[in-house]
Amino acid sequence: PALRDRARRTLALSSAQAADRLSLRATTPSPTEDFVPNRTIHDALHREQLPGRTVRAEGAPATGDKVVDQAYDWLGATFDFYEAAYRRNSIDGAGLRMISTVHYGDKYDNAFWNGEQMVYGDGDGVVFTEFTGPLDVTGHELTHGVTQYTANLEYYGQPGALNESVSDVFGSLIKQWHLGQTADRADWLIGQGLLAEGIHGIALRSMKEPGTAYDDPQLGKDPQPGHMDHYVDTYRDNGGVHINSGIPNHAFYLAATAIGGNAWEKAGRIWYDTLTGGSLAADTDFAGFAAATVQTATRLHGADATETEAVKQAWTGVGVPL
Ligand code: ASN
Ligand code: ZN
Repeated sequence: PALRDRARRTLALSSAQAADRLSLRATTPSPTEDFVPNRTIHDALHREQLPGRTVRAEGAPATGDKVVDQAYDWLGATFDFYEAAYRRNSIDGAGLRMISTVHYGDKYDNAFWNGEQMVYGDGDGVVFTEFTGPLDVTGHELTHGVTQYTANLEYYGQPGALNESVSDVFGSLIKQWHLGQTADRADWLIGQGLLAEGIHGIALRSMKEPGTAYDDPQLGKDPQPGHMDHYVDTYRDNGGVHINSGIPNHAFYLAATAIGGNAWEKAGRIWYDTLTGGSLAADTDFAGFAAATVQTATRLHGADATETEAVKQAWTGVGVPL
């Protein structure tokens, strides 16, 4: 009977897992139930065809390709972060499969979310190293998915810069959570370790001091402003989405460090609820987003709370009017 019992339990477990894989599980499990990720890593074999050959499915052992295994682990860390910090079940909040392709293209110098999956280049080794390296890069790209399923901020101008900033905010928070760092201990860098040897810089972006991440003959100078006085009006980069994101990035840094403690708990919760709460239009601008974060802080902590005051001060500090 013991054996039969065990067999039955095993069967029950595997059918539950099978249901997960087919996404048949209820999308609103009980508050105590653990969410489980469903990751698949593909290899593009240096071509630009997606998704490429499947090289590691959920639960499969490490492959020995450090890029494949890093992508798998960072997807797991990002999944765990969203569950632990905000009780979110994957990218769409309903257990969406997490799909990534590595070794995309030839010396491809970027990583991206294409609306359905993540894609990583290996970098050219001259300017950039492998994009699977830094955890916050995976967190950034995957958060584009979270934004797509929630506020769906359009990828142009100020809403586009907010879209970019939200990806940096949660990319940084995932790293801080993984390292167990409080706001005052965090480096607030995005893509630290991504610049190849010899490039004069420390990261892709700095939320603490936008505009100071790199200054290099090959890469140019970090173009990010940290204040509305230096807002960049441009048609390039979808209207400067990776440039002007420095402004809301720095606002988040100011709020999180003023509040103190673990940034994902209070400041992160305010930003997360604002992003996912359903009150943001797709064309929300900086002022609209700022007002929405103040509203969220007020709802969570009260109008006169230090947290709400910190959020107001943060936006004022970067020149966004409230
Ligand atoms: N890594 C960039 C990003 O996520 C890629 C892009 O601009 N499409 O924003
Ligand atoms: Zn991005």
